Amino acid sequence: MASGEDRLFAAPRDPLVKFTFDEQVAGVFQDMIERSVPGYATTLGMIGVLAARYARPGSICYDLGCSLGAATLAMHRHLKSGDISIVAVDNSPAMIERAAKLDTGERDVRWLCRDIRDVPIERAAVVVLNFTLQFINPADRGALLKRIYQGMNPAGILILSEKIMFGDAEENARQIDWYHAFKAANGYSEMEIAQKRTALENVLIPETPETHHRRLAEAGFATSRVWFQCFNFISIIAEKADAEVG
Ligand code: GEK
Repeated sequence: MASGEDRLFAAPRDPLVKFTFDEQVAGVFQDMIERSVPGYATTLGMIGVLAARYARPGSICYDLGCSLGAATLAMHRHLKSGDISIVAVDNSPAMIERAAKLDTGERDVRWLCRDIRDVPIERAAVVVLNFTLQFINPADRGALLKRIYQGMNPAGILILSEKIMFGDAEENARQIDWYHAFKAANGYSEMEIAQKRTALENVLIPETPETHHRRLAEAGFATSRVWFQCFNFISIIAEKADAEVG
């Protein structure tokens, strides 16, 4: 996937202009997410591993908020059976237009430019929300998770990766400080970090791990476990049923 270098926040900008997934962002998105989300490559790799572990012939994998399709590509590459389709959804035309050009061979991959809150979920083996739920209005998150739960096969899983906040203010400040050190080490200036943070206020709304676990339980999921954490970024696996490991 070709990507320009993310310098979108390098020059002074109007603090009232909010972050959107437009043409400019899509053009540098791969570089942006790799340098801004600690562990992003690990989440993609494990999404592939887990898709291969849980998806059965005839089932469907969903990549909700697919951006440029990185998680879809990871699943496609790991899935052994050709008889597993993938539905990849994003409401940014600039993202979907680029993602739809990915080479996914003979596999049935449907690229939908839609709001994930309206997309039907059925026969789902693996549902991926890789850093997407954080952009959904918190008031809509519960209903979306319930629909995902209802559309999943009994042995299905949801992979939910999120930027989080911590209930303890000191802990929260420490983790954000470490996170900003990560961004600085990846070449972002103080101004870029500060301006991006302002642009994301009320656009990316992080919640605590406790809130995520509670909402998943309320949606019906039997289990939810953090399998990955780096600073204020986590990834959770939620199982529809508490299956025995054997
Ligand atoms: C990855 N998962 O590379 N409906 C559809 N798409 C949405 C909605 C919505 N309501 N709201 C936001 N999006 C990807 C990375 S990025 C994460 C996901 C980030 C889309 C939005 O257009 C964007 O492409 C994506 O969710 C979030 O594994 O930028 O931090």
